[in-house]
Amino acid sequence: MKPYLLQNEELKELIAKIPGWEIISNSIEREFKFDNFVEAFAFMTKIALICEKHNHHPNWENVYSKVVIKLSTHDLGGITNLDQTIASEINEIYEN
Ligand code: H2B
Repeated sequence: MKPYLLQNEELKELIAKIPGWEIISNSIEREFKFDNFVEAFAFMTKIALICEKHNHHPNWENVYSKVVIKLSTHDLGGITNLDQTIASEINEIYEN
């Protein structure tokens, strides 16, 4: 998938497509909560494999049972369709 920057209308529509995510200064961001560290880390492991497959990597933080993920496309300096795709795959993992 070739990434392209989302702008104006596309950026407004984006948030409706990826529930839970917010646009915060040129990235999209969501916080995920778990019962404990092992569950949080298992979630991160699944995401790592998806990100590697897309060659697109998150900025993220884990504190015990909480994971905060920020996605942007560094090479293009903003939010792209690729960030949207990965956010949507992450939501699916979280819900299942
Ligand atoms: N991840 C993210 N989030 N944005 C990028 O622009 C990016 C990446 N670029 N992972 C990739 C790696 C690039 O640096 C390598 C050289 O393909």
